[in-house]
Amino acid sequence: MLHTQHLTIHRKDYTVPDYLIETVDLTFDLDAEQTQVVSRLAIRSNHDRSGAPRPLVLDGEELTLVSLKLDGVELDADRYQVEEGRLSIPAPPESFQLEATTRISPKANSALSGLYASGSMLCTQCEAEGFRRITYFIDRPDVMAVYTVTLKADRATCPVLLSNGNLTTRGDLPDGRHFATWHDPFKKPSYLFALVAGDLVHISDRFATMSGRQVNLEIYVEQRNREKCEHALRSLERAMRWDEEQFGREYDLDIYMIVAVDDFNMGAMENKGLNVFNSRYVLASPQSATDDDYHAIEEVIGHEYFHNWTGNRITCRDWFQLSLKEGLTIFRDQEFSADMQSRPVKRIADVKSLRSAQFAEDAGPLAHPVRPESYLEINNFYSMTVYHKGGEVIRMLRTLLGLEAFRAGMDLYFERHDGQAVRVDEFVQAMADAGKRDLSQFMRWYDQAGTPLLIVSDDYQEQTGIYTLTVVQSCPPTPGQPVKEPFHIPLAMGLLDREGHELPLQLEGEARAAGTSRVLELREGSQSFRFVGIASRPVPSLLRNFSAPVKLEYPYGEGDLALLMTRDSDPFVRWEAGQVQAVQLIMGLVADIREGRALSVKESFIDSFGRLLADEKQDRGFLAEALTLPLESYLAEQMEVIDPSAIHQARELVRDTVGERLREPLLAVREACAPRAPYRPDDGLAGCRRLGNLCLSYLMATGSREAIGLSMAQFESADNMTDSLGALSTLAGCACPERDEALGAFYDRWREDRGVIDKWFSLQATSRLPDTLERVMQLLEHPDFDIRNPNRARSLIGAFSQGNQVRFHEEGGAGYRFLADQILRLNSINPQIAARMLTPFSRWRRFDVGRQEQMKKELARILAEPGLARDVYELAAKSM
Ligand code: 7MF
Ligand code: ZN
Repeated sequence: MLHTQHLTIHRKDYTVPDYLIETVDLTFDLDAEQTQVVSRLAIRSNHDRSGAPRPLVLDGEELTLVSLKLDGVELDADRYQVEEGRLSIPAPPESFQLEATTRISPKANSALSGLYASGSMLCTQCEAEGFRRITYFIDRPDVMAVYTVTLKADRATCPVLLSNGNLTTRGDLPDGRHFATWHDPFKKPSYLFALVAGDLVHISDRFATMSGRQVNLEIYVEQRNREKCEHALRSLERAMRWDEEQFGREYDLDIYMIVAVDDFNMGAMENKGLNVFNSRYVLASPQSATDDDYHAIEEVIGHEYFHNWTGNRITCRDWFQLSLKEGLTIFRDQEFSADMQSRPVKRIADVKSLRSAQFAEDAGPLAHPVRPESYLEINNFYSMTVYHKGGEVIRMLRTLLGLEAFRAGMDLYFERHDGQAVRVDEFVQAMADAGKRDLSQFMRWYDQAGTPLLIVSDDYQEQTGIYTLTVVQSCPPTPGQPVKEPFHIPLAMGLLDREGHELPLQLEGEARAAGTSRVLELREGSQSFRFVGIASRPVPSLLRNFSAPVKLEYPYGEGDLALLMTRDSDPFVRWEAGQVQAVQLIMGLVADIREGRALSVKESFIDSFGRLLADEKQDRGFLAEALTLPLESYLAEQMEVIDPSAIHQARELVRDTVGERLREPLLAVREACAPRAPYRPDDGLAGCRRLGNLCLSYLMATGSREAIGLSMAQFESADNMTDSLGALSTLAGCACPERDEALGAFYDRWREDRGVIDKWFSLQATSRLPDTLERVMQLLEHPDFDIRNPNRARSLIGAFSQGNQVRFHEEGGAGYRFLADQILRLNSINPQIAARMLTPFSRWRRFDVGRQEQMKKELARILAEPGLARDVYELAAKSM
C-alpha cells in the first residue's frame, strides 16, 4: 500500500553500526541567517575488516558542505559522495579523524527540528533525527560519544551561550563576538545534544543531592518572563528529591539547566544537563496560569528530569525501543504527580486521557504495538500508544511483581545497563530476574496492538458458598495482526456484600483468605476463579485502580453500580461506577434521539447525582471528577456508528436537566467552594475550584439569566486564571451578549501574554455554539494568529478539530475542508505539526457513510499534494 520514494524501516533489520564515534568536537559560529559548524569526529571501525572495509555513511539533511578533511587532509571530491540525506566515504581507514565544515540556516528552519531561531534566540531540537540537520553524523541512538562544544556568537545579541555538561572556558573574540566551551563527560547519543544562544536571564538555586553533592539549578527565560519561573524551579527540586527517595537515583552533573522557548514542537526535551522546554511548561504566575497549568508544569519538569536516568544514562538501542524510555518515564512522572497531588484524582485523569485518545488510536488504522515493527517516519511514533500505553505496561509490571520486586528490578536494570543503549527486552529481563517470574507471555503487551476486551461473568452457589468469576479475554484484529495470542493481564479485584462490606478473598485450594483486594492473573483465553466461603451473592469490584489497559464488560445492575459508587474501597472503581451509569443514561438518550422518541432524564440519575453532590465527606477534587459527565469523545467510542450531534444533544440535555433540577444544591456547593482568601496555587484548594467551576457550568447549561450573571461576576472578580477561565469558558459557550463582552475584555487584559492568548483562541475554538467554525476561520486572520508557532496552531486548529467533536463533524463537511486546508499549509512549514493534525481524519471509518466520504475526499486531497512531507504522507496513506 505504501509506495513512492519513502522507505519503510523494519525492526527486524537492525544491525550494529559499521562505525562508532568516540568523541565529537563541535564549533558553532552562530548567526540566525547562516551558521557555520565545524565538526571533528574521532571515528573507529566496528565491523570485521578481514574482508573489504565497509563504507562510512553519515546522515545529513539540508546541510551545505564547505569542506571535508580526513586525518587533517582535505578529501578530493572523488573520495566521497554527497546525496540528499547522506554523505558516504567508500573505504575509510580503521580509525581516523573526520573534520566536516557545513553551513546551515537557522532562520529558514520552520520545521523546528535541528538548529532554529525562536524569537531572538537560537536553540536546537534533535530527538529523534534532528542532529543530522546540524552536521553530518551517524544519527542513531546506539552511537554514543563524548561531546565538547564551542559556541561563538555576537556578545550583544547572544550574551548567553549554553550546551550540555559543564562550562570549561569562555572569553572574548574580535568584532564584538565571544565564545563559550562546554564539555559533557557522559557518553550520549546525538539526539541528546543541545545548544541555546540568546539574550536570556536566569533564576537559580542550589540542590544538595542525597550523597551531599551540590548541584546548580538554573532556569533561563527571556527578561519579561523572569517572574514566572519560581514554580518550575520548585518543581525541579521536588522531582530531584522524589527520584532519590523513590528510586534511589541521584543527579550526576554539577549543573542542571532548563531553557524556556516559545516555538517548540512538543512539550519539552531531556537533553543532557540542558533541557529545552516549550515555554508553556515553564512559565506560570498566579494570575495567568490555571491550577491545571501548575500541575502540568510540575509533571513535565518531572518527566524531563526523570529521563536523566531512564533515557539518558540508559538509552534506546534503536527507535523501535522508544517506549523503553518513554513508557517508563511517563510511568515515573505519573507517579511523581500522584504523590505531589491527589493520587485518585491523578489516576482518574490519566485513565480518562488513555481511554479517549489511546483506545481510539488502538482501534483505528494507525494502531501499532507499544514496540512497533516498522515505520516510515519515526516522529509519527511518538504516540499515545508508545507513551501512555507504554506507561500502563510498566504499571502492570509493578502490579504483577509487587512494590519491592519492582524496585529491585529497577535497581538491577540500572546496575546492569548504565551507560548502554538497550532494548525493551533488557528491561523486562531485569524485572523477570528480580521478581523471579517468567515474563515471556507478558512481552505480548509490547508486540501486539489493540485494546483487549475482558468479558466477565459469574455464578454463585448458595449451598456451597462458592462464587465463580469467569473471565474471557479477546483482542480485535489490528493492521497486520489479524489474530492475537492471549495477554498476561493483572486483574485487581474485590468482592462486596450487599451492605457494601469487603469480603475476604480465598480461592478454592488456598489455606486462608489473602486480604480483601487481590490481583488475579489472566493468561488464558478463558479462565475461572472459584472463591470459597461466600455467604451471599456478592457484587464484584473489578479492575481496581484500572490495573490493566483493557475494556471490561460485566452485566452490572443499577443497584450494583450504586453500591460500588458509594461503598467500594477503590476510588477508581467508585468513579467508574458513576461513569458507567452516566454512559448508560446518555447512550439511552442517544438512541431515543435517533429513534425520534420523547426525551427525559431518569429521576434515579438526578437523585443519585444530587446525593453525591451533597456528600461533604468526599474529597472536592474527586467529587468534581465523579460529577463530570463522560467526554463526548469517550461516548463516541461506545457507538458502532458515531453520531456526534446526537451525542452532544443527549449530553447537553443531561447537563441542562441537572442544572435545572439541582439548582439550589449546585448554588450551595459553588458558594461553599468560593474563595475565602487570595489565590495561591499550592493552597490545596484546586479541587474546590474545580468543583465550584463545575457547578457553574451545570448552572450555565440552563442558559438562565441568573447563571449568566454569576458567570460574569466571577469573571470580573476572579483573582486567578482558574476561576477567570472557568467563567469565561461557560460564557464562550453561551449565545448571549456577555460572550463577546467577556472575550473582548479578556483579550485586552492579556494581549501581551502568549500563553494566555493561546487559551483565548482555544476557548473560542471549543465553543459548542453553531457559529464556531465561522469564528475559527475569522480567527485565522487575527493579527495574533501565527500558524508557524506550534502552540498557536494547536490552540486554534488543534482545539477545534480535536476538542470540538460536534462542530468539527458538523454535517456538510466544512470542518473537514478547513482542517485539510490547514494541514496543507502546515505541510510545507512544519511537517511534524501537520502530521499530528491528521488524527481526526484517521477515525473516518467510525462515522456514517456521508461523513466517511467527505473525510476520505479530504485525505485524498492531502495525498494528492505534490511535495508531501514523509510525516504527513505516512499517516494520510495509512489512514486511507
Ligand atoms: C510529558 O518525551 C509527557 C510527554 C520527546 C518529545 C517529551 O521528553 C519527551 C521527549 C513528545 C511527546 C510528548 C512528550 C515529549 C515529546 C512528553 C512531555 C512531557 N523525549 Br514528541
Ligand atoms: Zn519523554
